[in-house]
Amino acid sequence: MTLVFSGIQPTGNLHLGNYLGAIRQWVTLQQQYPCLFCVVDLHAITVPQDPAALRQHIYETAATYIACGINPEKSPIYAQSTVAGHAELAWILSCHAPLGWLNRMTQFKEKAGKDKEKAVLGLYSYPVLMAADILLFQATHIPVGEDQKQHLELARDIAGAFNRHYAQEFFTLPEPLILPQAARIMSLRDGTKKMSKSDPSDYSRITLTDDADTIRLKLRKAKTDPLPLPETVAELEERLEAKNLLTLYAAFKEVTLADAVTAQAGNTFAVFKDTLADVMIEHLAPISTEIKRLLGDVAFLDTVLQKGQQAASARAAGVLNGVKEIIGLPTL
Ligand code: AQP
Repeated sequence: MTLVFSGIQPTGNLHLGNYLGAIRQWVTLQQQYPCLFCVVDLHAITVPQDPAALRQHIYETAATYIACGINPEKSPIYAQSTVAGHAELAWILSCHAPLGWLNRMTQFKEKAGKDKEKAVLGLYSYPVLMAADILLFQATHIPVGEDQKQHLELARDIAGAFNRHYAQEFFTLPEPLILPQAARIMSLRDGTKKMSKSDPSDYSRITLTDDADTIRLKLRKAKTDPLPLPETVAELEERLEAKNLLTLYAAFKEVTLADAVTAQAGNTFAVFKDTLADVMIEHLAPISTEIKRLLGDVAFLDTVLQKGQQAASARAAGVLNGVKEIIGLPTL
């Protein structure tokens, strides 16, 4: 049975990258497939988190999914830590994942920084938990951006290794769902870095709860170059910040990058940034209002997360029991 699974870490306010690169795509996907959307809080703690902030970010992430258009009645939303099967299956899979495979993961190398000896084990084994997230539900389709492709490949490899070891076609190999319209959004301060919740500069990102004045201010301060906007897409390869702002314009207007370039060719950045702010504010204002309204109704969010937990647990139980039976562990 087809199932789409995806999630976002509750590591801060969700931003334009999370929206355009993930959640907006999910809203379309839920019309076509059964979906399960997770707030991946166990992944979040692979880097230090403040407990009160983490608790709040879990609610904010769930509220953002709903405010952007995920319907929790149709597509369950839940917190990863409330379904114990994620951690349990991660342990079992870690006993089937050769270290050599994990050593190749580039995200660990980037996130661990220079002093790898001090990096925690969870950061290293993060891709095994991600494999467990997917395989726990026999999810068939995983929306992935460029940065997660390698981890999905590992999930497929681990599933294959398990199947071969026990000579059974138990795990379905998940397929990447490459989303052609999913834009990669870069930092507003540096066109070579992706927009990220953990970037120390608030001015590097626009979050989905930023008000109109803040959006305008952040766009005005966004790094650009002294030239007018280009006439052709080819020129953007040398002008990454211009490319990023035009990518945002194209994403919100739902036109191609080429059409965005044509529409803005020859404009100054000052004029373009004002237009972009108008387009963005019009689109984001209802989302931001809805996030704030939902955060004022914690009882509702608790109910959504609880129902999501029940739906996810029910689906996970069968898979986990199947795994245990194959391995020779007692089942419940
Ligand atoms: N800049 C981006 N452009 C396009 N898509 C993005 N995503 C994140 N940033 C961008 C997509 O959002 C989903 C989940 O993200 P995540 O929060 O679980 O992990 P992340 O990719 O590590 O996001 P951040 O904001 O950079 O978080 P931190 O700072 O905590 O590491 C994924 O589908 C991702 O592609």
